[in-house]
Amino acid sequence: MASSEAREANDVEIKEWLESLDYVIKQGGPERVQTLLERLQIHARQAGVEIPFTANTPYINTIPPDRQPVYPGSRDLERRIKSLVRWNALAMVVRANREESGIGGHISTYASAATLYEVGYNHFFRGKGDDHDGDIIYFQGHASPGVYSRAFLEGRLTKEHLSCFRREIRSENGLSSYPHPWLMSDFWEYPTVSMGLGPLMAIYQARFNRYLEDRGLKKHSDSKVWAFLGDGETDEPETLGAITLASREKIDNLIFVINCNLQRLDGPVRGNGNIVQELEAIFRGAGWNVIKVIWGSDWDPVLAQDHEGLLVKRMGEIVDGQWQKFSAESGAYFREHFFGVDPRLLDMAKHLSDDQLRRMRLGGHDPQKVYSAYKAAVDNVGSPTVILARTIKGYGLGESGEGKNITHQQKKMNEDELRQFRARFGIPISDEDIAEAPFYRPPDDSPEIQYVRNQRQKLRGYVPTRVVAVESIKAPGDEMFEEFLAGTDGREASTTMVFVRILAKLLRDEQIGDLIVPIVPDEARTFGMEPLFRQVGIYSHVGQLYEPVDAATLLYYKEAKDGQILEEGITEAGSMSDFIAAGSAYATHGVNTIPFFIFYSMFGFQRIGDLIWAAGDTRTKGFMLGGTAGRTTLAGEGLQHQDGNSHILAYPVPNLLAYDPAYAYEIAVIIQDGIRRMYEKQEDVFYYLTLMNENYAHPHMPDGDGVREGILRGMYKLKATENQNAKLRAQLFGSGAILNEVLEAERLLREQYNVAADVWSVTSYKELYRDGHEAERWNMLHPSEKPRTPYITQLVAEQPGVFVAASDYVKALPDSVSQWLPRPLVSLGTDGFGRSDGRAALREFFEIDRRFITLATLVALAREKKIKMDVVQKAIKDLEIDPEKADPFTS
Ligand SMILES: Cc1ncc(C[n+]2csc(CCOP(=O)(O)OP(=O)(O)O)c2C)c(N)n1
Ligand SMILES: [Mg+2]
Repeated sequence: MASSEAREANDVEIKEWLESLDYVIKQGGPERVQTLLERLQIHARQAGVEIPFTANTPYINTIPPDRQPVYPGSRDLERRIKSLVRWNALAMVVRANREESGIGGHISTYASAATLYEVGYNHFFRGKGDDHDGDIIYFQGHASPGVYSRAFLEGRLTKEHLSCFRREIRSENGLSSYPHPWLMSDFWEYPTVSMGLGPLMAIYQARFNRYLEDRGLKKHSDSKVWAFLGDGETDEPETLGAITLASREKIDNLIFVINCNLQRLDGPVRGNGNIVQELEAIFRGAGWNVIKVIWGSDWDPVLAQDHEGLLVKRMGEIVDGQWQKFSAESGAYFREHFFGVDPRLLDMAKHLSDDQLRRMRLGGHDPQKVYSAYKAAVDNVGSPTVILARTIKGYGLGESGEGKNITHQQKKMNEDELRQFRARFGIPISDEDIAEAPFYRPPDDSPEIQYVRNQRQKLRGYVPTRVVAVESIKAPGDEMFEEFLAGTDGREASTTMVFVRILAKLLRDEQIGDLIVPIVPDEARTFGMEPLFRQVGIYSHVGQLYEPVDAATLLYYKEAKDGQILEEGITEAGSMSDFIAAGSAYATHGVNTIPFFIFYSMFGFQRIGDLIWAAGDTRTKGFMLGGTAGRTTLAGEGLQHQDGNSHILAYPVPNLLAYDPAYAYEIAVIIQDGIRRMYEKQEDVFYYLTLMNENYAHPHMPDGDGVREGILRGMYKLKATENQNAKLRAQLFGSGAILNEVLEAERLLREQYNVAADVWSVTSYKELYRDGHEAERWNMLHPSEKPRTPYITQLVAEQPGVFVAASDYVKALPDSVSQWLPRPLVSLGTDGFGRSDGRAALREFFEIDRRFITLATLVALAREKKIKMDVVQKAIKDLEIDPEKADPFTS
């Protein structure tokens, strides 16, 4: 057969099959078709036909035109409102950059997303009220100008605010670049701009809402979590990394809206592929409800002619780089290169002019299509929903940026470009004024503003709005912590064990027990927390559907719908997102949940530092516990596990207090005061404590006024020498498990070298550092007033002898406070990569054991000419120290 004959026969065959299918649709409906197709598939497979796997549906809208609900609002008014929001958002960025070139801001992100947000504002996003939860909305960070512009129309922000976009320092009306609750604490609720974190946090937030309901800490509500993100943003591993949690747990209160403008910063997201289809397959594979919003209503009649599926097939062949080209090209170009490949396709478009073709709207710019998708998402039961909306980046910027590769960073527009934009969106600004790019808001009694207000009233208030309406709670009293202040009576325990005991006790507390949220990423047994599995249960929305393998044991693995522990599996990022949701529930839900997130300390700050930063921005409260910390205290685990870093990485987080406690009573004092500060006084701070796994006896808390205060402020004198008048004196600082080495060094120095040393427990270098700089700063700015003295100086200014510090962290930690000591400080620490070996070997390797602390003290005394260098030389020999040993920093 000639090939054209073959094609014809083929076509006839396809036509017959399609006609039969149409008949079944008509007679039996969609369910009948599903059954038939399933049977056909099985039959084909049995006959040996291999059917390639695809998780994709055709490249058309998920919701066909005949299943679209009626649009409930005024399309005309909404279009006018949206145009005004577009204009003011653009003007805000353009004006900011005129005043100060390089100040930045984004025009094209919001320009592409305007319809996605406006349909939400007019019909979906619910505000918070006294007796109902609002929706939780993660706005895409770079779309912030649109969010401000919307608030301006709503009358919540003024022209003055808009003129101060990105001018937070020079004006009290300044608007922050992106969503930052730290900076605009009555406006922004959830920080999003570090891409990937917003979607991740949204998943855990939606899940945490369920947790609160299942545990009876908040009323059931139908509130939704909306997360708006960019298609480029889906390349971040965090964006997609937790999507199976959402489907596995049937979190149907979650809606992702991915703005598929096919572009990221530098160029196309998938120039040679198709991001909508790629994401569809990923999300469908993960069990999400996927709604594609690709084509606008203009395409409906064209697609209606596509009886043979030619157009749909052609749509599916085009790669995104080419779609982007089409969006930036003329209608004639589109006709030639898209429809031109087949006369039958050309025929479908023949009634459309080039101009009409160029303007064929995409789904994400069509309110009807977006509304239909949102409605379906909100009504969907049993799975999370993702909406993949196709748009054009820089929509409306015309020649100056629409769909261009440079569009992401466009911040300036000349008069001509502003004029075109004005014309396209019908903004009532005169020719004389246009060059100024003035902000425009119709009067309060205009139909636009009335509409905006009415719609928001129906939806119960404005979003975003951050309100904190929570009662403060009383921190547990001293009785709760007494046993920890009393010490262990010679019994050995690790600080990790001590912490777990405190946690278990807090969980039993009548007042606050229910509010505690223990969070652990598959490490509970490492920390000895498994008794808690049984005590309070592991949270699971579905309870426990199986008989646990250890059901017969006392401490069996108990999952329960009202379980309290969030056992997240191996995801520090996910657990940190829980921490943020639980630690900000006081604002989100008016519930004072107190998260305790315990993790392998090395996989905390350096792995999820950006989430910790976001937690600070969110004004999150709670305790982070870095378990089995210390570069030499965690024996055996080697380079990747041994943490000598986290305390220095905790320095930059401004509202984080970081402690490296050594004893049970220190931990008790810190936790008690932490609860008091965060939940009684409602301070926006959070805590980091490192915990070690070395067992030793814990003493009774020393008497004395300054001890409690010292623990909290960073240091206190643990042991004063009995020989105050000795000739050779030293001040030794120790932290965490290394405090014991310091105490041993004190003994060696006393017994063998006649050096009388005082020993200090340094619980927080960070607090000492913060306090020292606070005093310095005040003194710098108030030169003629009585200078303030840093706390550490107050403690040690009059103390005699040399200063030596040792910790299980890098030397930069003690070095950071050395300037406030009366004499130089010798710092010992664990700079360098870890090793797998025992504690003693590691402490020798990193030069922080009792012998090195002794040696460092002697060297310092020799430098001060208090002893001769030969004493030091002899000590090196007596202490069996190899002077030629490898430098741990570089080996
Ligand atoms: C973690 C992170 N990396 C890089 C950036 C810088 N950045 C800001 S926007 C952007 C491109 C965004 O593209 P897309 O997600 O597609 O959003 P669109 O603006 O196209 O809606 C980049 C790389 C960032 N904000 N966060
Ligand atoms: Mg994009």
